[in-house]
Amino acid sequence: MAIDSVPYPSLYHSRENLIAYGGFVMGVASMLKAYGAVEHELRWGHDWNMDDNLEDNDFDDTGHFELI
Ligand SMILES: [Ca+2]
Repeated sequence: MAIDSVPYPSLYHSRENLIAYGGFVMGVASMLKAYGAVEHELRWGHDWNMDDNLEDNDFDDTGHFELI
């Protein structure tokens, strides 16, 4: 399952704002997983290989999140 999500009002024009939003989403997902509230991890289109290095992406899909 995957979704595309951006802050409202849309900040699609601001790469920095999308990255900050994505970091927030990933932080909440990580916390929910750590607390056992969810079973799945979340993969972000700005860090496909999930190594927390945001500079090594070949394709940035910063508004994309998917359950793995
Ligand atoms: Ca990465």
